Amino acid sequence: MSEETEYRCGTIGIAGRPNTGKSSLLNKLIGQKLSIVSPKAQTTRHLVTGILTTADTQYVFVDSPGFQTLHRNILNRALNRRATEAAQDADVVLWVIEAPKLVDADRALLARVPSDRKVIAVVNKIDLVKERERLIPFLAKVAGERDFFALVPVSARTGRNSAELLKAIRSALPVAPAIYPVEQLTDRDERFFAAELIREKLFRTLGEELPYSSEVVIDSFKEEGTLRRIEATIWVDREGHKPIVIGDKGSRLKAIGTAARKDMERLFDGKVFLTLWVKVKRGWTDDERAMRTLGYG
Ligand SMILES: Nc1nc2c(ncn2[C@@H]2O[C@H](COP(=O)(O)OP(=O)(O)OP(=O)(O)O)[C@@H](O)[C@H]2O)c(=O)[nH]1
Ligand SMILES: [Mg+2]
Repeated sequence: MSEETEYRCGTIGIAGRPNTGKSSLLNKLIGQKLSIVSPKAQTTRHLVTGILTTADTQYVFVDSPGFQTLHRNILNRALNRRATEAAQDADVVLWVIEAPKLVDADRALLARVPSDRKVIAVVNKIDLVKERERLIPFLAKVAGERDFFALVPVSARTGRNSAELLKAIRSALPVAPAIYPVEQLTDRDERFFAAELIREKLFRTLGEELPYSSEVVIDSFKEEGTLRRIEATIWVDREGHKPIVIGDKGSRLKAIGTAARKDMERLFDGKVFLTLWVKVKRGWTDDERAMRTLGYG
């Protein structure tokens, strides 16, 4: 068998500053909305595996929280650890930046990638760069940051250059048989995605600060035939946040629940009955014990 047709498989860590479009890119590459997306920084809080299996390659992507150098509470530190982990443990690293910006946090994360690791610089959001002549010098500057395996400008929104990126990733992956069954899309369970989809709606619905101090916990997840009966709690940091999440006569909570349920029904391919509660756990983002209870080790 020639090198061209040999089967390849490996892990690909998707890492970068918050909001550069890592989760959007994962969803575009695997062709399924798996990882949650919002315009707010640090939307992703967990490592999310998305698997794409083709005739000659199995791509095992790991999306990670945005790496940031600004806020330093315990939650931020936990998220930075996860971001770094994704960049250190993979066969190939996608270092995702946002055209035409290159800032300290981009470089700080890149510096944490071991020097023997294959890194592909992914310059995302090129759809927002109207004058092409601005993009070329920017790409040249990016190329000087490290000895990259490849540099690929893309748009996770339009899908521009997705095929080129997959091709570059394939050539960086080791020759190996597939690890996961062909039909497997992720290693996370439905309970995980149920919580994530509720959190996405919180991030999309609430104002600037609130989403960061909220977390979602699934209290009960029961399957009755094709129906899933799910009960979840939205934990907020302060008593005063509760009425904001609930909204006038419960309107906001209802909107969050409806939007999350629709996404769940699409992803799980079945009916969902969702009950949401809002409760207060004071100061959890800076309390190690509360963080552990909510799944941050
Ligand atoms: N115009 C444009 N917007 C994009 C593109 N990719 C992502 N976005 C938007 O950028 C915002 C952030 O996208 P995410 O995919 O959540 O970014 P992320 O890097 O996963 O963010 P964190 O999880 O917070 O680190 C969202 O509003 C996306 O719709 C792109 O290629 N073009
Ligand atoms: Mg994300």
